[in-house]
Amino acid sequence: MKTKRICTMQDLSCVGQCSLTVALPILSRYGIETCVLPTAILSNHTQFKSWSYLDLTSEIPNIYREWSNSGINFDGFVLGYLGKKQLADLAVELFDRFSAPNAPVVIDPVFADNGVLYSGFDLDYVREMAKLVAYADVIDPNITEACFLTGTPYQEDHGKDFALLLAERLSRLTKATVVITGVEFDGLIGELIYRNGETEYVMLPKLPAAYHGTGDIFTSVMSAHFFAGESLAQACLKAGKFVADCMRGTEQGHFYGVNFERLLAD
Ligand code: PXL
Repeated sequence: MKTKRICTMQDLSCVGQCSLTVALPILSRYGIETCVLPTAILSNHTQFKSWSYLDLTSEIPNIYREWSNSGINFDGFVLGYLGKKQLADLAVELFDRFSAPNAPVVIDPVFADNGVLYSGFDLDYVREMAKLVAYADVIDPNITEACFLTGTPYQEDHGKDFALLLAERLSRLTKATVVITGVEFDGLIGELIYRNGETEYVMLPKLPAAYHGTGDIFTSVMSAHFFAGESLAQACLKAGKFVADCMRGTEQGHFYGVNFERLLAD
């Protein structure tokens, strides 16, 4: 079987176990040839008190020029934290110029959690992400991101009714299958998968802890199974279980990401 070549576009946070330092090992572990388009280099992710930020936006046209000269294309794309709103147009150019036939696009529009935008983002950025999701085959925002993308006031209740409302509103922005993460009811946490009015929930017991970077792990594992041709429900279940196992294997108070490396061999 031909190895799939996937391009993942997101930042490189040198420390903090998120974005490329998570996507690269996980996608590779699934036997995917994983190519990267780094949008920025940060000393560490933005949940730390401070960070350095080298914006790589201006380098991307040079990368595209060389990829084009070499006739490179990709069998799929996984997008996460981009960082600057100008990168949305460059993402569209990436899909236009470097897609193999029928290459799926997975977009995790990483910019917010727990009701608030991550540091450095504003509503202009949200508007660009709301336009960008139109190019996706699968999007997997968390509840907060779904609220911002659809202009829906955030609420603490993350139950079925609210998730469904958000999914219906998101489907006005995109033809993608909508996977809303962080849906919660009956002591469970998981995803609502929504497509053409049909709903499916993939739920697991909620663990009494929260760690940074688990969304990026989820997206990587889900994408790997999705690219392998599995249903999104299967892909979400495997990704959810993997994240839960990582959380169980990470000491409390380890605030900057879970210990996923230990589990990669399995
Ligand atoms: O895990 C999401 C993420 C990715 N990259 C950077 C971040 C964050 C979340 O804060 O700051 C740089």
